[in-house]
Amino acid sequence: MVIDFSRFKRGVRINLMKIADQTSGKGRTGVFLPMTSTLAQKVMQFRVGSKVTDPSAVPAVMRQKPAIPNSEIACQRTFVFDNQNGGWTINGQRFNFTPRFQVKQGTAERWTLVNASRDWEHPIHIHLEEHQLEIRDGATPPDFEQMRKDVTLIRPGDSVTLTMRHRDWVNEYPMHCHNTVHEDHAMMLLWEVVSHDVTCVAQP
Ligand SMILES: [Cu+2]
Repeated sequence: MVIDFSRFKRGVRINLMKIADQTSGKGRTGVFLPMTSTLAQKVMQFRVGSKVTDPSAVPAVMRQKPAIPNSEIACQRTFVFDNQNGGWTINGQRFNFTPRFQVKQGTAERWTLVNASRDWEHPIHIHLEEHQLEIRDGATPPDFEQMRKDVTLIRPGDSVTLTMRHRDWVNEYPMHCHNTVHEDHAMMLLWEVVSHDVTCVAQP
């Protein structure tokens, strides 16, 4: 990221502020606060120094994302994130220490993440491999969501479809909601990457 501070004098201090209004852990309200609001929070401060030359430039072509052709998808899986009986669940189950399914190393998979919990956002973090979003709520996602990601947000009612290829490592890896309250209350699962052929379980 390059930020141009050249119009500011040496010594000026500039605060990066969080102004997205949030009144509960459920998610954002969609309202942006005025900078002067007592609820606006300082995140980081820039202190402008002396002038420097900046040879950086945005390249004409960005790095291409790795293609995952349909023919290489070895398994399609669906994961429903919900609140059931006071607990946070994935496909109706809370976390336990046993991997729920296996993935063959080197294969690609397509996963659909569904938020069925109505009024909570869930930022879902998939460990080990970066994924690429294909579809968000039936439509092509915006550019910034089509890049390589390891966390994808599902808002209430959202359904997203993503692809990834499990390349380098075997062993057990988690997927979990990154909302601390949810990950601490079992909205997490383990899967295992193995080197042998596996059975495709569509909703593990
Ligand atoms: Cu969550």
